[in-house]
Amino acid sequence: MSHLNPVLQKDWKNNGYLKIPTFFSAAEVNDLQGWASEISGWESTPDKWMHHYESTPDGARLSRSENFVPYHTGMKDTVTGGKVLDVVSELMEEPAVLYKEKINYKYPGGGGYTAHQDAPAYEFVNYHITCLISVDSATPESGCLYFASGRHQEGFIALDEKGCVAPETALTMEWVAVPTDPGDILLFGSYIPHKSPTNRSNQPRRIIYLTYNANSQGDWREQYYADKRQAFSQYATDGSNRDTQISKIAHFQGKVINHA
Ligand SMILES: O=C(O)CCC(=O)C(=O)O
Repeated sequence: MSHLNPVLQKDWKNNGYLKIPTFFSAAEVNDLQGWASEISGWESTPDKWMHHYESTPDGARLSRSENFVPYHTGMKDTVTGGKVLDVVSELMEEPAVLYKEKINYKYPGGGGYTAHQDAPAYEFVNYHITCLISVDSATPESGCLYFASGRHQEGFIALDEKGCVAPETALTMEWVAVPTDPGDILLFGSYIPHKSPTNRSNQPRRIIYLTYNANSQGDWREQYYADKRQAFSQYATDGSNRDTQISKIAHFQGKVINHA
């Protein structure tokens, strides 16, 4: 069964992103919300999932968890098969495989993300598609995503020393806010510039991000996390200040206090 029609296909080609409202039912949203809460409660471990914490006006809060799929059956079934894999494979025009996964929590006061493309942070393969699942509602106030619509076919755009779109170029772009409700999905390729503001609401804005590459390019997930772990252990001691990041690019604007 196709999840796309000609209008959605056209949106994808023209804009570089695509929102599909109510992709998940109310019961599925309930599961996803419960799973995000469960994962956020997992104790830190040196070699399994990864948690990143930031300082907010309410104290230390999780900003991100990643590498949780191998340790959570419900998530694993939802993201490595079924309709998510189907719709991503349809857009990829060939079978897709999971490259990485994360939850960005963005609790009240949680930091936003400066304008960037994902491709500079996603090594080993040169094209990815991310499926964002809105766990909570995301609005301009709570920190939804903004896209530079149609700017996905220009390769890297004005990459600066942080691996982001240079601020003076970002200022010239037209940004479209894309709010989402729980159960909506938002698909976007790794070259579309995007950004998001701080959460100025009093509710969390949890979003699950599932990133895929074409299966024909290989399964890089384990390598991605091994490399990230190695890079972050180096940042912790090399005096580069890069342990204030939560990615290999310096797009996160919150105040990182801990990786665990
Ligand atoms: O969750 C957000 O607000 C944006 C996240 C993002 O763009 C990223 O993690 O690369």
